[in-house]
Amino acid sequence: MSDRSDAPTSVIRLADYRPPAWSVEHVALEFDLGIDRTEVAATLELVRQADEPIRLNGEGLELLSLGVDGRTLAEGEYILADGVLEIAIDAERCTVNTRVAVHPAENTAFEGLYLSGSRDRGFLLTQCEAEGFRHITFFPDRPDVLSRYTVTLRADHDRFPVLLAGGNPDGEGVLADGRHWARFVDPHPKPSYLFAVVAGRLERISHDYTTADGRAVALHIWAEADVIDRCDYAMDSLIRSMQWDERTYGRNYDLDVFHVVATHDFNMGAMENKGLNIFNAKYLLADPDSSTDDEYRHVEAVVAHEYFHNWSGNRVTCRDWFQLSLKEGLTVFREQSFSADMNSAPLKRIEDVALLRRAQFPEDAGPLSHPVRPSQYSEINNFYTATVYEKGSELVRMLAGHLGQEGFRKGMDRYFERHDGQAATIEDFLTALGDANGTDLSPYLAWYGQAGTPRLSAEGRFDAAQRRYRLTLRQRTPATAGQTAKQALPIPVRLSLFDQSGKALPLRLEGEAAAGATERTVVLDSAERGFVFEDVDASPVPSLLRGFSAPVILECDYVPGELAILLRHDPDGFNRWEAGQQLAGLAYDDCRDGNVEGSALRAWTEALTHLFNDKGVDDALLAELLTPPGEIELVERQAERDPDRIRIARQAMLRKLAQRIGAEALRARYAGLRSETTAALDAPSQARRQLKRRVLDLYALIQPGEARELARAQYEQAPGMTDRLAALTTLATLDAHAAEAAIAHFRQRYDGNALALDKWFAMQALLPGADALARVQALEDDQAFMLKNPNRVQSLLGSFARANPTGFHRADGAAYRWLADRLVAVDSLNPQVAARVATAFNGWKRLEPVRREAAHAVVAELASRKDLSRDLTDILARVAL
Ligand code: 0A1
Ligand code: ZN
Repeated sequence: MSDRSDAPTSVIRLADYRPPAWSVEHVALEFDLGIDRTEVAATLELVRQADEPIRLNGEGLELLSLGVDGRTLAEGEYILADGVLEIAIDAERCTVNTRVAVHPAENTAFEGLYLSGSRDRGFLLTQCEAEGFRHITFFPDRPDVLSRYTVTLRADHDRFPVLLAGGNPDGEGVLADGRHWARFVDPHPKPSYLFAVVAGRLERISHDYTTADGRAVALHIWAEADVIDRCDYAMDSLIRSMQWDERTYGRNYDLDVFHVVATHDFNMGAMENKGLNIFNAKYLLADPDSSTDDEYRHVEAVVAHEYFHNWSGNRVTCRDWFQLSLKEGLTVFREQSFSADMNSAPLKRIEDVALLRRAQFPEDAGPLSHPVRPSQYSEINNFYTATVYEKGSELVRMLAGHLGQEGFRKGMDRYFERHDGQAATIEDFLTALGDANGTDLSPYLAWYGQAGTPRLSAEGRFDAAQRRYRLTLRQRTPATAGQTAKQALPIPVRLSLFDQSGKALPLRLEGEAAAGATERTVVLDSAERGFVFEDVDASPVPSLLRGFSAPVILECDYVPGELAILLRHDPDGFNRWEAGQQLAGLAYDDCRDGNVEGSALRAWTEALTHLFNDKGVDDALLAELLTPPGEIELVERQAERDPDRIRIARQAMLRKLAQRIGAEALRARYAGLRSETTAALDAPSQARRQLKRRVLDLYALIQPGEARELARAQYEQAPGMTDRLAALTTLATLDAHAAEAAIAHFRQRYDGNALALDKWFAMQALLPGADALARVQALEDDQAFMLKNPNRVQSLLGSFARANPTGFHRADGAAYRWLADRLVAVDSLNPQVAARVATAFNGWKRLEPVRREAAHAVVAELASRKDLSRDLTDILARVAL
């Protein structure tokens, strides 16, 4: 939101929630669309719910007229202050008419109605979540006011040939002066944040879909003419998502049309507006020449995510924004399950857990830490976080695990039936799931209210005489920002025990009659508890938290040899990788401490070499196993953080690994993978590309000269973007100067392809080392760089500040000062984007003293400014604490 923060920021509290004083049964909106000026006439049918005046939110609106029940109100008959229009009235029901003007082309914050692209060729669109609707018209802009919408659009036909709004089409026609109109009626009551319109010159691809319950639905994906041929994969993903939700949750689509629109100007990933999803082009367009394999998977996942919101979010929405994870955590969980079904389940789990650790754990360990259900906020836009989304999904996963597949489905059916058409709470969700299964899930509510990543420690004791193994589990959650007292949470721990030969043991807990399966789940629901396993002949190796059964940090004193056993033998692909990650962490400690002969380093390199030479290991899993935790995750392993030292130690361990595997084996493996290169998208081809990249990067650590030649050839002959970008990155990481020609070639080849150029900017912004700042500064002068495009800002500034630790955390603080300057500039255009980039300062307090001082000076200076947006001010105030 674009308010400057000179007014004291107000805090919204969950505890203050009150139901709306007036509901809105029906809204009729009429838009006279224009790029510089759009007029919006609204007719609201209001019904009293409490003894209070009508209060409508409105920001940046030019009020042209206001009437109640047909009578125009004079000044003095209403109050308009601080973004609220207040009308005192006696009646039980009334009709409020407003007419306002807004200015789309001036809207650089991309909240409300705005212009995407250029004045002469771009199109108009809206973004209303969370509080954008109030930038379009006066309305009780809160998610618990559900209304039926009728929307009429009028515009010049040549400039805006396509007119779209959510709901079913309800007529269209021509008007005088080359104008035309179209009307849409949405029969499903919805909150204002799900409202959307789009108008402009767009092309479409279409598909006729029939739902499982027999509804004919026209699916349309819309994009500008130059990219419409890159929408087929999104359509394919949409169809698969619809079928999956029918199959898996019995959920059908519920309108006659479903529109999806791509824009290059969007603050977030995509938006689930009812019947009219709007996507950042980054998550909708895909073609082999400009998209990587990862991007294909992201398109599939985000298309599914937005589609799944139609039930988890739209049909059942949130009572208030504190409940955001009710729709987001649940929808991420549904999206992750879909992707797991479409691709490889263990690899998907690895990807999701890696993301959680990279994005959510650091968030939860620093000043921006907040519960999955926050108890207060000053700017809701800053709560679309990894905690609400990714940790929220982990909480749903725990509930699903607790209930089992069938029980969870029964619970979801109950939730959707009971709350269809309502604005619900997280309590409602847990109650519905519990009721359907005759169980009480309320202990899990504590997870939603408590911030911080719990530490789970495990200690095993083998008693040879008794043939028993006692596993003691303890939990502790460190204090987080504003929340010091922590309680014990129910932590489901899925586990197996392996003998030294790597065989899983049948498990019998003390007091049980017979041994059961080799895997089971125990729940630690207090600070400490012991679990005694019987009939154990020799000291076993525990495989804990299988499948990452709870979002915690496991502390277990494994000796390297035990992890090596799991890494080689655990049949659970995820836990195998996890054992590798734990072992890599210990190997890293060896390197960091200069212990080049350390036993963990040896165990890690040996085990991986063994797996590398084992032809039975799947290419994609091997690629993941060969990737130790990243520099961002590894910061946790030292008290005072020096990103340069972290990188040096990590590179050293990778070099050791490359040496252990051997140049000859790496070269041969690369050549083998290379000979099978295609641009095909099937899973084995993708896996080969991924492994090839890992192998070449390892090879580059010991044979840089030869690796450079291989990378150059790969760049030149690459059949698709995955191989091309990987080769370019390898080349540039080896020697940015020597890679200049290839970098320039890429720039030229993709001139005009925004998404490919974003990758070009990001690739360079991520090159490690102190030179990165100068490189980024030079890139700001590139013709294609624009501060007003969120994707471009994220690709250059965001990548550099948030994902290039050695570049951003230069010891002299120059990058901090530079970023502060740019944040002020971005903030004046787009506060949401500025706030997101500013989270790069999270964690500055744990830097080593020189960097800490430099960061402190910059953060304190920024935080003291009075001319920044509420979004940016909120982040800075919390980060500075
Ligand atoms: N609900 C969307 C995310 C989203 C949130 C806010 C936005 O504008 C400020 C836009 C999109 C999702 O989860 O996909
Ligand atoms: Zn979502």
